[in-house]
Amino acid sequence: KRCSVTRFHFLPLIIFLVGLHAVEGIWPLPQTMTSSAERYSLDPQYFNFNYGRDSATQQGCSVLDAAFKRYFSIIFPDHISGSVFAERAALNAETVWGALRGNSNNLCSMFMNKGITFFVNKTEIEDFPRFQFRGVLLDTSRHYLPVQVILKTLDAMSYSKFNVFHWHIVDDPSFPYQSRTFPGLSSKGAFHPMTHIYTQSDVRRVISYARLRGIRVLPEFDSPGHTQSWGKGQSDLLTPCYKGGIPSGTFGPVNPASASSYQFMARLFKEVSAVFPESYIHLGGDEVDVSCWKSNPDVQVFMQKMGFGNDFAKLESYYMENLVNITSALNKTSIVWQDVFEYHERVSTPQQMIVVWREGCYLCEVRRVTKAGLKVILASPWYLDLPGPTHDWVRYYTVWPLAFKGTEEQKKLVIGGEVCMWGEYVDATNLSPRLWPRASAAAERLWSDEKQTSSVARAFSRLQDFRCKLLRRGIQAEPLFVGHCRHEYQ
Ligand code: CP6
Repeated sequence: KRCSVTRFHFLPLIIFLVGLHAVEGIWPLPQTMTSSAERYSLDPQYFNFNYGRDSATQQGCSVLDAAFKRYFSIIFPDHISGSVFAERAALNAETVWGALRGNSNNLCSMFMNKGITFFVNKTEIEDFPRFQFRGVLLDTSRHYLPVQVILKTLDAMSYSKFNVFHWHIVDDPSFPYQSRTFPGLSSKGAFHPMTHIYTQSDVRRVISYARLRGIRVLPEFDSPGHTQSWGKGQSDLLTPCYKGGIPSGTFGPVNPASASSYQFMARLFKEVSAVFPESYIHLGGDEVDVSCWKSNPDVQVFMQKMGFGNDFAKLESYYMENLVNITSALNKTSIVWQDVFEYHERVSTPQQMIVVWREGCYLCEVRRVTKAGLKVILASPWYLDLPGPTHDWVRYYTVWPLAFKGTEEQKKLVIGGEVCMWGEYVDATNLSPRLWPRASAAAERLWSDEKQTSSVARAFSRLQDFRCKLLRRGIQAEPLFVGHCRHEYQ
């Protein structure tokens, strides 16, 4: 309400900020920034956020009203809101999302607490993101993450200007999403049917919390592989595996030979499409083990009927194509893991996006996918789930997503990247320090100008400062190296 732009989109946003600044822990680095020696002191009593008189966005814009409250208490942790705004800081943005992004870091970097006085330098910033998709994947199937933990992560994401929460919500070990249409999926497939689930209201809460922070929630319902937990609440969905001509009692991927599988998927995705407002949907499609399909006589008959011969990649393609059709009929654009591109270069819709996740020569894959005219999200260099020495932030920082041979058109198809926090070794106890500030290294790569941010040495102290800022904002971020934070914390 009362926001000049309410449409939430992936396009770059431009922020002009004329304001006050102290060069401290500003991360990710803005596109242009000039500071002058002119100094101001600020009194929180007289500080206030106001809408510009000529702005199309005015008080009543729920996204920014809420952001002003949050950022006031971040800038002045110990003060209640002031009432008069006397100085001349201004933030101009084309959209409310741009204004949010400008608040999230730039504006709040300007303030330096020396006892009770806040000093700032006069600064001009012009800012916009290098890539439009800057994601964090959380995996809530290998371990359940309480809603509070997800919300806290969304806060931390906004501080690094991430704008997509890729919710890898279900997988083999558990199915925590409580479906209206198929309640058995979570009552049988979750680790616990009451405590380890995401109810409809939990999901709504996550989506609206994310939205207020300029973050889109991209749900992934990965299939046909990675679906063991689905089988517990939905019999006849998975493929029965055979051994020596009889069913072995184990199950494989979703049964692609059965019409009922697609009927089920159509109903599930109809619900999911309504629950998640995001116009994209992630269909998975990775790591399909075809050995069970091979063993199953019904699948064998289906292969012959369809003329697939012995080519199980054709069967995978057939399955994924059906899912893409189901979801595009629901007005969603699909995103899939790179496997789908590999076994199926001809993808049904040209808008489709491919996530490159395999290690090795990932830029070779980026080159191939963009050559086929498809959009790419890069994940390979940004696996944060495995513990490493903290200074491996350098590894996440020194990634050059466009360093492949290709045309300008190809480069434009790289729409961004995502940090993956797979859940095998991660739960609420260690998520935060494992993510932060290492994910912030990737965030700067995705937001800032590459030439200005190519030096690790120059980034180091700024990232150290930023990590202190995260601590002050209540995010448990691990240290980069020897040192201390000026502001004490518990
Ligand atoms: N889970 C799912 C995973 C992985 C994938 N999909 C994965 C595999 C290997 C590595 C990292 C992640 N844990 N569903 C692949 C996209 Cl190295």
